[in-house]
This record gives sequence, structure tokens and C-alpha cells, in this order.
Amino acid sequence: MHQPAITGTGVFTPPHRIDNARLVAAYNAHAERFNAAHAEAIAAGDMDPKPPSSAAFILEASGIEARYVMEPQGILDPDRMYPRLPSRTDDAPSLMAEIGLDAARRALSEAQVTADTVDLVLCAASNHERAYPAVAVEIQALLGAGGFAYDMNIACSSATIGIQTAADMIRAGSVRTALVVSPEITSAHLEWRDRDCHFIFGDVATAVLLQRAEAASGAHWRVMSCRAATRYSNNIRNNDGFLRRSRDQMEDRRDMQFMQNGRKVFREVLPLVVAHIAGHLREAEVAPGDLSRLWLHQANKTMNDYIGRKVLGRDPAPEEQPNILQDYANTSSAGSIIAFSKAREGLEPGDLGLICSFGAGYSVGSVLVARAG
Ligand code: CO8
Repeated sequence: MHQPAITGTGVFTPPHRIDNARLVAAYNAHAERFNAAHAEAIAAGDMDPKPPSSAAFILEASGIEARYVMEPQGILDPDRMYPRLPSRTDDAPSLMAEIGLDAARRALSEAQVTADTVDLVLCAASNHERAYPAVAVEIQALLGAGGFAYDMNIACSSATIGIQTAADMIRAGSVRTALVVSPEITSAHLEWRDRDCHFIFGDVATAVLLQRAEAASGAHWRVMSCRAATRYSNNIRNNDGFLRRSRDQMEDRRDMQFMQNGRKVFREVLPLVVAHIAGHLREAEVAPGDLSRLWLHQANKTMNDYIGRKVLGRDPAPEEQPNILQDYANTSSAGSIIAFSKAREGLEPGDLGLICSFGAGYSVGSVLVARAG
């Protein structure tokens, strides 16, 4: 058995930032136009008007201040309200591969590892750009990596359970160096015309490089143990899929985008995550007080504050449980990895931390790491 370690991480941040004020202005212009266009049906009581959104509500309910996106013009056009991402020829790199590659190169550079030593690439994300060939295999080719590659999807827990998959293979000896790449173009699955969720998501790509601990050339994070759990729920759902044409469902339908019952998710996922983390720490014989940092899924600040309090038994200091959702919004599986990548300072060799994601499925994934080197 070999000891796996995280030796590098990379974050690709899209060039376009949309703050709440700009987003709300676009949504409200859309709602006004919608209401004017359907004035008769609304007056007759046959249709509900679209109520306005509010930047103050968004900040209060979620903690989100802004998000990055790959393409803002289409999203902010009140007559369109979704990104405009031009199609590419089959011989050009796909969009997910392009941004995943950027994050992967950053992770390799941090670890001072060349791409040809990588023998596993996982593209672990909530959506994949096409059915096949796998985006992971395209990233493998663009990088010049060896071995094998495949796509995996466990929604918000894709990255953490991807780390578990890679760490287990390194532990068993079937691979030596693995990249877990999470390009999340959530702007393309979000329904920007729905006030209840239009503020939730942002785009990003992250990458995590894992190697045998003895191969690390600098500071690294030993993967002490991982834990994954799923429990079926319809409270976060998207009905888009390859059977769509066969079902004569090619029209613009609400359920072909992200849908959630946010309140129910909030109520049901919190106890699941708290019990999951407690179980993981118990199995690993780690006392909650021995954790120096919690890098949590980045969906909602109140949710994270609650989990931090329950896990540690007290209010965590901001640096103990860093949030990045104010800047990035919810980036699905990439959120806890952005937090891990950007908020690791101040930890000493031997210090323990936990990366934990949760969301659609439901799914929960946690990775216990120890600073080394
Ligand atoms: N502006 C003004 N008012 C609003 C707005 C708005 N934009 N939206 C809703 N309101 C109103 C509502 O209509 C409601 O009014 P009323 O009381 O009159 O009915 C009131 O404000 C309160 O609404 P809610 O009850 O909906 O508000 P909440 O306080 O529950 O906050 C949240 C909404 C922020 C959505 C909250 O419920 C939440 O964060 N829940 C947890 C969500 C979560 O974690 N979801 C997981 C996300 S899934 C994920 O992380 C990845 C998914 C993977 C799928 C693939 C991804 C690419």
C-alpha cells in the first residue's frame, strides 16, 4: 500500500465577473418585459407575474456577492438570459477541456510535475459537454498524459469523490500520479429567468494532483482517509438527457435546467452532512477539536456556519472555515476545492483539515488531509 498525497492544486477563474446589482438589473428588466408581454393573461389571473429580484435578498439568503462566468452578454440580455457559447469544430478543444487544461497545468506547475508522468485523468464534474468521447480523454491528450482517463459525475461531490477514487488507486498501486479535473460551466445549466435560483451559480475549473507521498517535491497534503455517501432525492434535479429527442421534449422547458427545492435541501442536507463528518472523524479516530481547517462545499454561508458550529462544537473563526462563495457563488463540485486551494496558509506540518462537499443526489464526500513536507 502506498500513501497518497495532494501535491498541487489549480484554479481557472473565468474573465467575466457579474455582481449582484448587475445580475438583478438584468433579471428585473427581463421580468418587466415578461409581465408586459403577458399583461392580459396576468390581469385575467391565468398567469402569475414575475416578481422582481433583490440584491439585498441574495446577499442575506446566500452570502453570495458576485460570480464569474464564461460569457456574460447572453446572461445579461433581458431577452435571452442564458450564455452565448459558440459551438466549436470537432478538432478544436472543447470548452470544458480548455478550462480544465488551464487548471490542470496550474496544479502540475505547483507540484513541479510534468504531464507525461500523469497516468490517470478524471474529469469529475456535474455536467459533461457531450456523451463521448470523454472530456477526460481529451484533457489527457491535450496534456500529453499517459495511462487512462474517464468522466465521472456525482454532482456537487464529483471532485471529492474523484479524489477518493484517485487516492484509492494510488494506495492500491494501480496508478502513481492522478489529476482530478473539475470544469464546472454551471452558467449553462442554470435557469437565469427564475428569481428563486438565478443568483446561485458561477463558472470555474479546478484541478487536484495526487501522487505517492514520497514523490512530493515540496509541501503536500497526505490523504489520510476519504468517505463518500449518497441518498436518493428529487429535491435537486435536471431532467435533460439523451432521451430528450425521443420524448419529443426539445422545447424550452423549465425542467431541462437546474431545479431545486432550496428550503428542503437546506433542511435535509444539513443533518446528513453533520452526521457524515462526525462518522468520518470517528472512523479516523480524530477528535473534532484536532481539525485546524474545514474546507466546505460553497453553496450557502448560513449552511456552512451551521455545519462548522455543529462539527467543532463552537463558532469557527473565519480562517478555520474559509468561504469563497461571496466571490465565486456556488461552483458545484469545484467550490470546496477552490476553498482548499486558496485558503491553506497558516497550517503547519501535522495539522489536519477536512474537505467536504454536498449537494445533488444527495451526495456527500469528505477527504481528511494532513499537512506534510
Ligand atoms: N429576490 C427577492 N426575493 C426572493 C428571491 C430573490 N431573488 N428569491 C426568492 N425570494 C423570496 C421567495 O419568493 C420567498 O418569498 P415568500 O416568503 O413571500 O414566499 C422568500 O424570498 C424566501 O425564499 P426562500 O424560502 O426560497 O429563501 P431561502 O431563505 O430558503 O433562500 C436559498 C434560498 C438561498 C436557495 C436557500 O434555500 C439555499 O441556499 N438552500 C440550499 C441550497 C443548496 O445548497 N442547494 C444545493 C445546490 S446544488 C449544488 O450545490 C450543486 C448542484 C449540482 C447540480 C449541477 C450543478 C452544475
